[in-house]
Amino acid sequence: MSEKTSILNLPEEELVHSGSRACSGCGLGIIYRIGLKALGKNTILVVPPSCLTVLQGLYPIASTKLPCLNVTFASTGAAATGVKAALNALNKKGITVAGWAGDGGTSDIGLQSLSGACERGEEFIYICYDNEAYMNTGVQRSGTTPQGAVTTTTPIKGKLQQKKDVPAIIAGHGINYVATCSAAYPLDLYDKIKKATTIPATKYIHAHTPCPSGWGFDPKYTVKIGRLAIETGLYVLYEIEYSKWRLTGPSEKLLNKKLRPVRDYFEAQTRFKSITSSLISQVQKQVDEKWAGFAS
Ligand SMILES: Cc1ncc(C[n+]2csc(CCOP(=O)(O)OP(=O)(O)O)c2C)c(N)n1
Ligand code: SF4
Ligand SMILES: [Mg+2]
Repeated sequence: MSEKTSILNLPEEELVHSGSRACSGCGLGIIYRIGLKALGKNTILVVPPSCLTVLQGLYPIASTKLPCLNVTFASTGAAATGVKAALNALNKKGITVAGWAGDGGTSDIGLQSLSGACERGEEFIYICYDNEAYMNTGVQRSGTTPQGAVTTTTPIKGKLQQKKDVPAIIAGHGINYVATCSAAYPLDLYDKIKKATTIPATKYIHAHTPCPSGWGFDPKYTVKIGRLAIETGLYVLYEIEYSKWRLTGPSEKLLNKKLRPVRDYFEAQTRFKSITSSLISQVQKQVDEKWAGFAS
């Protein structure tokens, strides 16, 4: 994409009504508003159980202006496939189908239907918002919960295992477009979703969405926490377009620069209250090695 979107040329039309049931400071709320602008009004959403179903609410008081199919937890990839097939059968052209699911609904329980759709190359965009736990049901650990994070199912030492790298798993299917984004950089997210609408077959967007309620920080710091994840190099913004990988936006600007210590990110959230110094050093080493690989 040649021209980057700025706040001045973002479409003015809102596809989300004012007011929603999300917690204040919800990172998902940011990407939902901006993401729908990128998808456009000729879009059908497919959404499994999650904080998004709560944020959207139910007809006739739903917060979204777009048609939305609420589906079972495991079936987003299959249901989006079916919606597109039905549109094709009716010869309805120019309608974008977008699956939009949480990290639990993507990295764990919905992975099989998403994997099948990617392998078949189904025509839809899949957006995973990653708040790094099953938030809607009270903060249970998911495959993408980071190591060391306390959740209601990892209450003492925090999660023992590393975060599952879902974009890499999806990229392994060889689909035409995979991108990572953050609620802290909504214009970068806008441009990536917009680009995805122009690319055929299955597209996957993975968005990091800070969650004040589940992560333990003041709701006014959502963007700050999201930026810290990028500035420490823990979360990397990139895109893989037709198999070509490249760092993007704020992460690209960090190349060959000194990253902030990961400790700053951990200390800003109560979910990491049990993290040990040795785990922090281990994570710092992993981040340094990863970024050394980007620079070479
Ligand atoms: C088969 C099935 N199991 C469990 C649930 C209960 N449930 C509803 S939302 C949810 C959490 C979803 O987590 P995630 O996908 O990460 O989205 P988030 O709530 O974090 O936004 C769970 C476990 C369900 N609706 N269906
Ligand atoms: S629990 Fe987290 S993700 Fe869910 S609505 Fe609240 S802030 Fe948003
Ligand atoms: Mg979640």
